[in-house]
Amino acid sequence: MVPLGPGAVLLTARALDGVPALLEALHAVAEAAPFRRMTVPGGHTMSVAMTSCGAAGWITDRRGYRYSATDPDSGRPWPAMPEPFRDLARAAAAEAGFPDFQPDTCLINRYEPGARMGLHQDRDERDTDAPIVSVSLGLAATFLWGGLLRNDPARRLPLRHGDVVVWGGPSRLQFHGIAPLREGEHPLTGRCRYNLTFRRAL
Ligand code: MD5
Ligand code: FE
Repeated sequence: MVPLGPGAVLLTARALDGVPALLEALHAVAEAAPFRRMTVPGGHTMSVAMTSCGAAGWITDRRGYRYSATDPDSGRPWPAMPEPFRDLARAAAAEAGFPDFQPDTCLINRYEPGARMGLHQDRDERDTDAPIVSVSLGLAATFLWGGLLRNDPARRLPLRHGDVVVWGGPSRLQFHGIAPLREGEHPLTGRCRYNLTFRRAL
């Protein structure tokens, strides 16, 4: 358990034992709610492809960012949160000092080489006292970790296959992003990185 800053801890390789079950569940979610690249309010298309499971899913379109109980591509509810997802998120949160974490959504981000996520804050959730648990699978990425102000300098932190980070306390609202993914091939995920992002949104 590596402390990263106030409220944030890195659980190196914490998800490794569960990877086969996680990937099987991920592919089942993506079969019911396929990955899609969404449009941001400014009109650009995100380079990261996303889908969700749980009671709500994070979406963006020309009208803005929000959580939706249904998948806008199908009109159906999102797939239920798979048991191995929920179990890992709750166990990791508890190890990091958040024994009561009850995630109601998991956003699944898929990065292919070149995909990136610009510096942003996660502020679309009702309860920002709850932590966010993030699980990295497949190709490694460089995480950019800034401060509470957009222009604060950003640390660069490698996130590898199986790593879990719990973002709670003051870190919950810090600016962060992912540098453009490097070219590569992972034996279990191929040419991509997945990130599972567990949140209490509603
Ligand atoms: C990722 N996803 O690797 C990251 C993992 C997103 C997103 O940023 O919004 O989908 S979540 C990293 C995170 C969450 C909340 C706070 C902080 C980082 N932080 O304080 O640095 O695809
Ligand atoms: Fe984020």
